[in-house]
Amino acid sequence: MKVTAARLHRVRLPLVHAFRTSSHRKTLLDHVLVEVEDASGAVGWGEIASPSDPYYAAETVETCWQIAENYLLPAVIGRSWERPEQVSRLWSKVRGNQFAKAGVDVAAWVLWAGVQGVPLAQALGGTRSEVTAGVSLGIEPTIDDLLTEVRRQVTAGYSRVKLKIAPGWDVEPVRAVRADFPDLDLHVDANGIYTESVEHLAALRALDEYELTMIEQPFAPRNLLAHARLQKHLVTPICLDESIETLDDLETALSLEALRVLNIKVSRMGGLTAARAAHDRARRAGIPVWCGGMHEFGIGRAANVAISSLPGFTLPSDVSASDKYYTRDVITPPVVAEHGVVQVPTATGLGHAVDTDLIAAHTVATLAL
Ligand code: OSB
Ligand code: MG
Repeated sequence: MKVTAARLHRVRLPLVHAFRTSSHRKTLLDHVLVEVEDASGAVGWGEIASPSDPYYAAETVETCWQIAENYLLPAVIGRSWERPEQVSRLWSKVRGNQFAKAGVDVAAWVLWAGVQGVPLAQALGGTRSEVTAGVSLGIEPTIDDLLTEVRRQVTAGYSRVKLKIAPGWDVEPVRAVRADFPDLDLHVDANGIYTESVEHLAALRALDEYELTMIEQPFAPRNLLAHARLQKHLVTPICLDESIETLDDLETALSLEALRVLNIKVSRMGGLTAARAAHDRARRAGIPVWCGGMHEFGIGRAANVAISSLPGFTLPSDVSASDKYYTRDVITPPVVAEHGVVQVPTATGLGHAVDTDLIAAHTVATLAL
């Protein structure tokens, strides 16, 4: 197998509902779609789902584009490989830049699965035919707005809701949602905004009363020790997201007992090969995992659904239906959820057609290599 040509498409789509976390607020997203092609004309698509600003991770849309253009794609084009696991080895000298790597890695997996004539989930070793989706809700202007949003999603069929929290928007919104939805699978995500100050620790420990499934990434990404210290005082499992960019990070976090749940993001781990390895390692350690999202368009979302079909993904994943995010998605059919459950596609490759007309209509920059 050999990639002989590649294209980047910077595509802009408006979000159906503005999204605010402790670290960023978004209404429009620019993702970079990666298209790789072999000599027979077969094509594989991937998605670089980096936020525009370096507030979640260090990357931006511009850095992803520049790394893909100048390092990743030149390392791949013209080189032979047998299995998609070998593709990320071609850029092993490139440090970090996980979102950029993930887009190219997914494109190679999708190309390979398509050429082999197998669904992406099957190529990855997936065992599940459907995946339970959860929704992630941003910080809303008021608690009433949040309750309206939770009710909307529960009515739409989702059985798990995650709430973004930040100092001043934590115990009160959780108390209000828990009071109205006593049986909901509920968890919170702080995106690393808390410190070990007396006030912050008091708020985090107060959350232990609300039967949350987990508290995700309370402290700064590199502060694994703070997570390990807090976990000792909490019944609620701590889940790590931003802290785990590599398998070495996971190894360190496991040995420090800094997590009891792992959020695996294909983007944050640098692609499907690394995401699957993180799944395998967590499974051996008895740590349940779920797939986190970055508001992916349909291409990245389909990759998230595929990885979520692996056996260790026992918790609901952030793979809600396309219509929670976008009026029209870049794939047909879009990702759909029924009663909060997404079917894993059985068609080969990505399992969805890519809508190149829609992509062209929303493209703000392109590059052919
Ligand atoms: O921490 O999971 C996060 C979006 C942007 C930045 C960080 C995060 C998120 C999400 C999106 O929660 C979840 C989704 O794609 O449904
Ligand atoms: Mg998170």
